[in-house]
Amino acid sequence: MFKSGYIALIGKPNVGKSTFLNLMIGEKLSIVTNKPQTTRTPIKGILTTDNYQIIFIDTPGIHESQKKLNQIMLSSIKSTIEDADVCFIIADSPGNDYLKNFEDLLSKKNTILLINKADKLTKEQIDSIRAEFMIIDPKKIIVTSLIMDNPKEEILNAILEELKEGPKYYTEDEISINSLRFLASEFIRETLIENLSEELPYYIAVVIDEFKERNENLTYIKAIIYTEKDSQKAIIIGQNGSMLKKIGSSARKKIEYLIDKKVYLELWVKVKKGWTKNEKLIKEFLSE
Ligand SMILES: Nc1nc2c(ncn2[C@@H]2O[C@H](COP(=O)(O)OP(=O)(O)OP(=O)(O)O)[C@@H](O)[C@H]2O)c(=O)[nH]1
Ligand SMILES: [Mg+2]
Repeated sequence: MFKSGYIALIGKPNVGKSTFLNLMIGEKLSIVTNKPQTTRTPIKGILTTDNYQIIFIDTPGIHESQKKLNQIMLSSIKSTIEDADVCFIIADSPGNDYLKNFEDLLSKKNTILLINKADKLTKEQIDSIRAEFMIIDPKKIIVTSLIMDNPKEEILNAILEELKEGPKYYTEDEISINSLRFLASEFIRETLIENLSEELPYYIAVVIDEFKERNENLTYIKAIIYTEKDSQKAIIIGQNGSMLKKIGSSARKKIEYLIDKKVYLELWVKVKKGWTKNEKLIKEFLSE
């Protein structure tokens, strides 16, 4: 019997959802940083064997705020949960307040709770996370460290117990549903987050303007980095362009690794005042 299904990865910001996706797929598809609110657009990774096909959907961390950008991300998380066959809920600490608003949605679903970062948690903290999630009655609870242990087999077994017979939605060689063009923009955004202080990444979006194969070994990519203000643009460019140069060189290497080709990367910084409050622009900038 061939099994297949969609697995939603959900939880607070910074709990390790993207780390989970990359571990399961065995490739870096989803960007990971030590700062919260890294993922913005659902990232979809596909794992196919002779016996099953699992489509993992990494979502933005649940962060309830009235800001337009957060509201749009929240609605994408909700629809990902609705469409999923199994929801993997990831928690790395007690205090998962979003549960009160997600209780109805999650109680109707097959859920598995993964308590991550066990390398940093006390037994008391693990017990209190377990207790918090009782209200949604998870089918299974896994306590692990995604980066210290290697829980891939344990996770796969837990998923396969819940998955039903289903079709092969994608061919064996497809590992992501997101375009390379979009993933390239994410790698640039990851590099920006790594190099900029806490709040600034929130106001940044990266859009690929051109993505062309110049020849079989070289891909030309032109990306626009959008910010809200001139002062933010100046920080990203840095003294004599030093920051932008550093970001360009580091992002280029990541993209070359992803597409396995040499990349010529051109970065432009533009100010688009108010984009984080404008629904049309948010949807355009976050589109995959
Ligand atoms: N100590 C420890 N750190 C971990 C573990 N798993 C992930 N991390 C770290 O936690 C941080 C956040 O990981 P991400 O995978 O980006 O988290 P996320 O849930 O996708 O975050 P958002 O996209 O912001 O919602 C990174 O610095 C990871 O390296 C773990 O098992 N132990
Ligand atoms: Mg993430």
